[in-house]
Amino acid sequence: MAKEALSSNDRARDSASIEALNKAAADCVDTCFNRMDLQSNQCKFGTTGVCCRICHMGPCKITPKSPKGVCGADADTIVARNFLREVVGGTAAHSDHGRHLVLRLKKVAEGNGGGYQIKDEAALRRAARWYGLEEACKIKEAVALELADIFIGEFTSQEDPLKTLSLAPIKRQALWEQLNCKPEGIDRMCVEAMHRTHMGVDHDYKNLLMHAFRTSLADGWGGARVATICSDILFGTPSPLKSKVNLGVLGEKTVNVIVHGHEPELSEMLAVAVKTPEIQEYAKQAGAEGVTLAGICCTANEILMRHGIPVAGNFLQQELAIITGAVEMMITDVQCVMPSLPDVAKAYHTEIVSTSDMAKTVGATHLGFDPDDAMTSAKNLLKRAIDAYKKRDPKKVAIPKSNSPLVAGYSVEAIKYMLGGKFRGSFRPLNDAIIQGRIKGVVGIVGCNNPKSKMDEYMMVLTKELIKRDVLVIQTGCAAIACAKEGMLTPEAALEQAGPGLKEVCEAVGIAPVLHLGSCVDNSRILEAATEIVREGGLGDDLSQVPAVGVAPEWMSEKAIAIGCYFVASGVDVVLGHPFHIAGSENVTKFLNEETKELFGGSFHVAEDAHTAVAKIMEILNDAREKLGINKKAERKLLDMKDRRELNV
Ligand code: SF4
Ligand code: MSK
Repeated sequence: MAKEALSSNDRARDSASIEALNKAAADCVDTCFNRMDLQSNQCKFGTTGVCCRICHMGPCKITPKSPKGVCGADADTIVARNFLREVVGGTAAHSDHGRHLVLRLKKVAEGNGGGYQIKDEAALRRAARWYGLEEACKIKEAVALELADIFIGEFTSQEDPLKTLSLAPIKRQALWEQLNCKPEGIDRMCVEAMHRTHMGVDHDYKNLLMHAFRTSLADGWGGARVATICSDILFGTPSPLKSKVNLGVLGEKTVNVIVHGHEPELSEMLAVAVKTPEIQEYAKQAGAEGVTLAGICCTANEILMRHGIPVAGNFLQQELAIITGAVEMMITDVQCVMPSLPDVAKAYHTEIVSTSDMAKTVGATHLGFDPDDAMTSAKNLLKRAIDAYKKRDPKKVAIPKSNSPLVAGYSVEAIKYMLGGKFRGSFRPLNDAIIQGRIKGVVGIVGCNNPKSKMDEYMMVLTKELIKRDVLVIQTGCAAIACAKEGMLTPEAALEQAGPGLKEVCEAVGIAPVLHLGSCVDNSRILEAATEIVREGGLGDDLSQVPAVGVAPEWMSEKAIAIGCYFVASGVDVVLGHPFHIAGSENVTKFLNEETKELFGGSFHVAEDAHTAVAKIMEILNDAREKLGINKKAERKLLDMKDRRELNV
């Protein structure tokens, strides 16, 4: 029997989403929220991971009466195989995104970029040096070509481990070597995982799970890291900028175009095309005041970080944006795009346009995006959206007012610059603040939202409680958008709620207590930041020693599982807001939640509410501080400008 339907106030935290949910009910439009009610008795075998449909002697499910599948696989094997396949899904998604950018970089280097160019030469040369390339006397295209070839090798390498692993601290690399956990080529890791999980191959749950960690490292220290590096080279390394967020960014009198998905190639071009006089003029001729381009999910984060394009919402708001009745076109590419969108759009005038040949949806218009003539594709899409403006029915339009200001764009380079200036950029002030105890540690809050719990609630409560306890919070993906909706990504609002130590440091060095680092592939920036902390010195010589924790409070995607695994394999403890589908195997659960601590220095923890998570996180941070011998009261007060003036020197 389905559960009793929740009210809109129980489903969402922000007023814009609540208004849109009420409108959905009034307009008789289905959303993921009421579909969740209909799915409330979710399959227990799936939830605990003990359903196997890998071969056609099955499907088999494990019960006390049938403890083994037809082939003899037990719960440990079945749960571990299913888990590994999820990690492959996440790794493949991030890495394929990375591959598209690598191929684009190569084309740009060869002079066939189709309107794309090397926007950030400093990022290119920096990356080349990371990989040991001699770049000083070469033109940027030559450097880009060599780098692109190295990146292609990261996908195709058969026997050599990934070169990108060398960006990790030396001690961590040695541990991976010792554990036989260094991934070879990204593609090979995914293929091998599918082979191992085929009927009758790898049945040892620990062996399967170790390959899950190895595959995930091919994501975090492979595909995702490469994606971020290429994006910075092609589109620019982000630096702090202002924008706004929530459904209220949509315009009453403008043509509204939403980009949704993950890959930045098309959205970057749309961000440029929308500002051209040709498009603005075309919109005016159609009777609109202009075009509002806004984003959903991580495409939003990509163009927010580099152009300040406003964010309409995060994952659970994709249907709600259409329900405002004011969206002319939603342009989708890959990942996190609900197949329900064309059904929702039927109630309004919105056209759903899919642009990737590998991601079509029945009911959507498919207009393949041609990256070799990207500006033409972008302008054609915008003109098509403008043409639809006249179909907007004012009686169906209700745009919630709520939109909040935010600051985004904290790449690691930008953080360094903010901490130390252009010539002395370094993490030293941050390390010192952690050593002195003014900042207790760093917590990355990442991942999606999920209609299984009230939208954004866990992420918001957790963020507020952590900064109150002097913890610096860094965020990516839909978690960052969630906090932005409540103003927590403005330094002023966050500083008001920060604890005294964090507040003092943030004011002294001019950094905000909650930092937006980018999209979900940009979780690689969190690893990069943690590595900078290790390199700066004073907080151990490995990632596992840094007082740092990763949290995925409301996660839903396989990408989140891969991210969690590469954090743990990098030595960082990860707190989940709800568990993996592994409860059917005590051995698998124990391995992931306990034994990995011994192996990697980090493990998974489950905390089903924000307050339990806060307690667990503070325990982990304090434990790390204790081991470093820095868990004592701060002795020195940082001098702010007022103090310095009073010194009169
Ligand atoms: Fe059943 Fe084994 Fe086939 Fe899985 S692989 S479906 S457990 S027979
Ligand atoms: S979009 S993976 S819902 S963070 Fe990257 Fe958001 Fe999660 Fe998708």
